[in-house]
Amino acid sequence: MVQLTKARKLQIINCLLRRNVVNRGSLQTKYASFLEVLKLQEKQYTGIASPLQELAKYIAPSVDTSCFQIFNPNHEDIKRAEVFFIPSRQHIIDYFISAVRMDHAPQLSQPEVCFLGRSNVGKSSLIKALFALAPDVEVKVSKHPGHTKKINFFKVGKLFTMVDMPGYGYRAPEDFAEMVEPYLTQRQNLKRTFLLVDGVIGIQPADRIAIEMLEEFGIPYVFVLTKIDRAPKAVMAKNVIQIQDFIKKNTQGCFPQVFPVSSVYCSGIHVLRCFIAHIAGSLHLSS
Ligand SMILES: Nc1nc2c(ncn2[C@@H]2O[C@H](COP(=O)(O)OP(=O)(O)OP(=O)(O)O)[C@@H](O)[C@H]2O)c(=O)[nH]1
Ligand SMILES: [Mg+2]
Repeated sequence: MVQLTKARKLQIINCLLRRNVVNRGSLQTKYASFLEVLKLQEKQYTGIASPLQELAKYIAPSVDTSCFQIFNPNHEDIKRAEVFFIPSRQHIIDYFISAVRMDHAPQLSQPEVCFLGRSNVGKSSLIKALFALAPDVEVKVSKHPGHTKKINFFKVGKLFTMVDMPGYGYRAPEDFAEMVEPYLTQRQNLKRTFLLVDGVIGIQPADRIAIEMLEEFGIPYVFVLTKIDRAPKAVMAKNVIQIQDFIKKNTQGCFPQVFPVSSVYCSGIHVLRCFIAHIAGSLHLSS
């Protein structure tokens, strides 16, 4: 048997890791546009374009899935929303500025949405996937929790702003509460907070604290379930139902429908773009 030196082993591991990164990146790019997704066979199409509908197949008929249909845009609306996420000379999509305190945050009149959640849940990756049609926008992601240390603002032309927050929980910035609470409570143009929860493990104790805060301050929010590519569909379906039940029983300010996403495969990304454009007031739905 051929004996590999340590250096050679490390070289192979690095090469495999690099290939993994490239594959993930190219997958995201491949399905970034809804026009490409429309070319897929039905099963694959549903998994990417409409992950909630796909999960419905794994849920007993006695369970109420009416929430799955609340925001259900048609193809035309999804295509129209996508245009807002494609940069041009007249419509610049880019990182704008970072802030560590509310008084450092830029004064902007455009509607704003922000992405909140535990460290490592996939906030920055989600923003990167939403911007996959604008590959020059630099959104830093990392496998190490606590990577995003500041409130990062990204401008989508003159239409709206998307805001990447530092994560709470493990390795959160020490001054997380001082940084994020004033932003959430004082930001006049904040239209919706996307609360990201790991779709595989569901709501964690740290998420409950965030939910209590959003409820207490009356901040409108919506659940996004991340990393759905990591769990079997039946497990995901169970988690979705549990979270929808939780929303029904325990929340006032939460949108009743959840948005499952995979930032690797761009699953759920096209519908989410449409939802963001809609709540930011850029897109009036045709149906
Ligand atoms: N399989 C899979 N991995 C994901 C997905 N989204 C994010 N990840 C991975 O999860 C890790 C954390 O992603 P980030 O986007 O940096 O997480 P974050 O919430 O911004 O983390 P902080 O900035 O530390 O708060 C990275 O290794 C990502 O590649 C997904 O949809 N599927
Ligand atoms: Mg981050």
